[in-house]
Parts: sequence; C-alpha cells; structure tokens
Amino acid sequence: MDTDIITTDTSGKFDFAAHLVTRDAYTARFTKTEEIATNGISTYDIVRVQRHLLGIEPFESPYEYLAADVDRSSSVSIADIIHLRKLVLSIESSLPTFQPWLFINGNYTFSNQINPFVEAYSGNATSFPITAQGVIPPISVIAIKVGDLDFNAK
Ligand SMILES: [Ca+2]
Ligand SMILES: [Ca+2]
Repeated sequence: MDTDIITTDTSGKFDFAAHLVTRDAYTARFTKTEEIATNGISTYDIVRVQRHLLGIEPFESPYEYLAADVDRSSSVSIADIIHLRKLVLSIESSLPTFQPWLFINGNYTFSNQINPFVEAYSGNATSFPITAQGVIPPISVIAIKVGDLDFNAK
C-alpha cells in the first residue's frame, strides 16, 4: 500500500479532486497539534461544566459531553473541573489527555445524545475510509478541543 501524507493548509481545507486518483481507496486521518494547552480554555469553560453538573444548565449535545470529559474517564465529574482549573491557574501545564483534539464524523448521529461515551465511536474518529468511485463525497468533520465547552479554540 502506498502511503502519501498530504497536510492541509491552516484552514484545514483539502481538495481531494486536485490530489487524488479516483480509482484508489483512501483513508483520511485527522490530527491537530497543540502548542498552547490553554487554547480555547478559560474560566468560562469551567463555569459551563459546573452549571451542567449542578443541573442549572445541562449539556444538550454529545459534543459538549465529549469536550467536558477532559480526563477521558467516560463521564463528566468534578475531577474534570479540577483538571481544567489547574490548567487555567497554570498549576498543570496540560490536561491529562494524550490527545487534545477529538475529531468526530459530522455525519454520525449519536444514538444517546446525553451519553456518547458508551458508543464505540465516541472516543476519537481520526480515521475515515474513503473508497473513491467517481465523485468523492464531502467529509464533514467536527473538531473538538478537549475542555473547550463554548468551542472557541482556534
Ligand atoms: Ca471525566
Ligand atoms: Ca472555551
């Protein structure tokens, strides 16, 4: 199997038609390096998780649950808040996750909107198999910075 790695520009956009031969099969993989651990993470995000845990303003989307589970324990708890607080206060230099960004197939519908952790898919979908027969369908990917509840990370 040939492996060519093509990196997108900073916008993340990639034109398959311009680079690929349509008779082959491809796998699209997504990664994003993070130099600044606090990118997108502020006191606001901590408050947002607190409001969810207190039942004041429960999360409404599976993406919020996945973003809030910063220690990847498959649940949102006070432990996640403690990690976020240590990061914001510079007590810790990073969150206890080996991968700061999650990539979710935008076309995937979680069967349980308030407990995405039980789905095999929910961990991280960095790999999208593509079998190109003629036109390659658009790939929709939702990138989530772990710990960023209002999705303002760059
Ligand atoms: Ca957790
Ligand atoms: Ca944020």
